[in-house]
Parts: sequence; C-alpha cells; structure tokens
Amino acid sequence: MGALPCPMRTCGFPGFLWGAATAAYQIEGAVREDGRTWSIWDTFSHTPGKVHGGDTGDVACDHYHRWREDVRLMADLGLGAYRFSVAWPRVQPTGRGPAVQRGLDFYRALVDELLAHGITPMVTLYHWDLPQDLETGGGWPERETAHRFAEYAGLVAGALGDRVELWATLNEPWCSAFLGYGSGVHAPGRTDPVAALRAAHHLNLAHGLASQSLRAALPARAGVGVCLNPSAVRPLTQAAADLDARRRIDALANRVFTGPLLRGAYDDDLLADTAALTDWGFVRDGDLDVTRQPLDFLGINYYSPSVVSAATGDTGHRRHDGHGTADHSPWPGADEHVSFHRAPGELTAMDWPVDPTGLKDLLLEYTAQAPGVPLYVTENGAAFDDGPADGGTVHDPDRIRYLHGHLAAVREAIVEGADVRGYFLWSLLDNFEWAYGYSKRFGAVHVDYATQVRTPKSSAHWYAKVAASGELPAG
Ligand code: IFM
Repeated sequence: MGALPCPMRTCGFPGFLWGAATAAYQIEGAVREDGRTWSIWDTFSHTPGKVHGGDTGDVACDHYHRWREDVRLMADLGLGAYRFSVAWPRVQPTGRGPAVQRGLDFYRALVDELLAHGITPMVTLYHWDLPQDLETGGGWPERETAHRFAEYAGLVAGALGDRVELWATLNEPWCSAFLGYGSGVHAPGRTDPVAALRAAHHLNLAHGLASQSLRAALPARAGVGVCLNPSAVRPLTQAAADLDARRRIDALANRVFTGPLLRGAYDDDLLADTAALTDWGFVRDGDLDVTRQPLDFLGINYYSPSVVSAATGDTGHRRHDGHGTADHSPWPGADEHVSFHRAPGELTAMDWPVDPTGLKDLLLEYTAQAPGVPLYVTENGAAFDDGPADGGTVHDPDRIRYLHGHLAAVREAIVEGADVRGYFLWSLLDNFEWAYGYSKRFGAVHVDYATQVRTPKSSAHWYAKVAASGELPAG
C-alpha cells in the first residue's frame, strides 16, 4: 500500500512518539511477591460477583517475570515509547512510610531495559491500584489520601527521576471517582454519589500535590502531566433540553477535572446541578490553587463518543453510556435529567461505537482550552473478539481499521493546529480488562493466558510499519 500524499510538511506526524500503553494491575501478576500487598483491585476482584468469570489480576500477563521478553517484543515492533504504570502497593504497600526497595528496583530495571532498546518510558503513577489500607482508612473520598499520593509520587520520582522524563500523575480520574465510588462497577465498589464527588475533588488535589512533589524531585527537563478520559459528548438534537443534558454530562465527565486543573475553579453549573447532594464544603481555601499546576503535557485517552438527550423515561438508557448497566449511576444528580443514546457506528466488543471524529474534536477542544500545552493521545484502541493464534498469526482487521481511522483523525487535528506529540496504542498486550476480566482483548499482541505465549496480531505488524515510516498507509 502506498502512503497518502502529503501536500504539506505538517500532514504527517512530525517528531512523533509512537508508543503502546499498559497498566500494572492489568499485566503484572505477582500480586504477593517482593513485599507487595493488596490494592483495592485485589480485594474487588477476589469478591465473588464483581468481575466477569471471577477473574483476578493474580497472574495476568505475568509481566512481572516476563518484562525482558515484553521489552524485546516492543523493540522488535520498533516502538519508540512505552507508557506503563507503577503499582503503588508494590512500592509503598500500606500507602505510607518508606519505599520497598525491591519494588523500586523492578521499575528501575524495566526502565533501564527500555532505554537500552531506545524506547522512551512514560510513567503513570496511579492507574487505579490504591493500597487497600488507604481505602480501609477512607480512600479517595478522604483528603488524607491526596497527601499520601504526593508522598508516594516523591518516592517514585526519587528512584526513577534520573532516567524517566515523562510523568503522568493520574490515569482517568473520572473512572476512579465515578465508577469506583458512584456506580461501584470498579474497585472499591462503593455506590455513594457524594463519596464520588468528594473522590473527584481529592483526586484533583492529589494531582496538584503530586505535581509539586514531582517537580521538587525531578530535573527541570522532566515533563509532568495527567491522563484524562474526556467524554466527547454530543446532544441528540439541537433542542434546548438536549443541549442542557449535554451541558450536565460535560460538567460531570469533563469540567469536574478540567475546571480545577486548567482554570482553578469548579464551574457554577456543576455546583448548582449537584447542590441537592453536597455543598462541596470539602473544597478548602487554597485547594484550587494547588490543583491548577502548570502542565507540561495533557494526556487524552479516547475510545468512543457519547450521545445524550433530555430524559426520555427509558430506564435502560445507561446501557449506552459505555460504563455497564449497574443499578447505581456514575452521574451524580444527572439521572432524572439525562438519557444516553447509542452513538452511530460499528460496535467494538465492548459495545462502544467506533467514531474517530470524537478524537479529533477532543484534540482541537483541548488545544483551545489549554493553549500552549502539548497533547499526547495516551490511550486509544479497541477490543474485538480476536480468534486464537493460528499457525503463529492472529488476524484482526477490525483493529487495523479502528487504528487507521483514529490515527487519521489525529493527523487531521495536527493539520488544524493541535500540538499532538505522540500516540500510545491501548494496549500492547491483551490483559485484565477490569470488571470484564480476561473476556475482552484490547491487545495488539495476543496473550494465550494458559501458556503466556505472546503473538503479535496483524495490527501489531501494521502499527510497526506506521511507526517506522511515520506515515499512514492509504485506504
Ligand atoms: O483498559 C482500560 C484502561 O485501563 C483505562 N482506559 C480504558 C481501557 C479500556 O477500557
């Protein structure tokens, strides 16, 4: 296949980092080794009925033992960057006190191996594995957890700061707050809308405090940012009531984070929409100066858009919000005002519609909202029911189409002015997909969980070619 013609130099992906992403609990396994204690996801996945098939992260992809092989795999694919997360309970098992050296050593060795293969590491400090002891003490709804996180960030920066230049504080704090404490489909499985709002604020505070500890510990060249999963939320029609539904979900999905992080404020409409639940008295004087730290980059995780209207009375509408059909809502104060609708487009195995225009819209929107802040697509990808490896190959044309469409959208956003510096495919490996266990495969590399054999799918080979040439094939 020939490359798309490029009439201007800016058509391509100038200076781009081509990477893949994973997260500790989803791939590492070894949950009881070298001093690691349980996180909220260990507790949750070991609670009957919480995760599909009773799956747990106990073994996952056994990456804790196979990391050299996994780095070699990345090198063979020609990846230029790898985004991984540090397991907080491996480094600081109770969430307080000194670090466990063996935990830090694991990540130092991983980083050194990446660097030896010319792969740029991006570290995420929190991808959902809160030490269980901190949850027992109240978890994210409590302010203390934000201070614990800042201490942990300093410990990791002290160990890896001389060799890692890209640091993300949190991954998708929306999921931590609203799926973890609102709908309860994620750990720790609590279903309290006020706790969810409190958690959101303390995650914002944690980002701010951790950014400060990172900057104090890291060399000036290091970049500190955060990875959000903003919702590309669209109104069903242009009717005023549908536009108001869009405004409500935009506030609860997006502005509850971008307000404090980018502008140092919670928007009045968010406070008004949730006033029957809380007076937000947990936001203390000075907090919003802490949450608004300079960002060296903003990570955008994108999978699918949402379509909303004024409430229709269809009680099953939340099956279209992309976050499962739990009895409890992840949308505090919005349920009686908003209905979700299926967005157009082919569905992935998650039942998420495929629509790359949502990614382009978000990249342009955040370019406007955070002028001068470089963007990375820190996650993008799709689960499909890929067949088993057959004669050493797994064909996944649906994933290639998905990636092609979304990379074309990234390129369009760049041409229209977005400063996008890189793309991290989710995910390098098939892995533990949270409440769906191992039933959903997001990997560009197939994992046979019985044997731990890794087989790059056709999408991995396709992506390797794109990364090597820096250009998208036509078609
Ligand atoms: O697997 C997750 C990841 O951990 C966070 N972002 C979305 C992915 C797919 O659901």
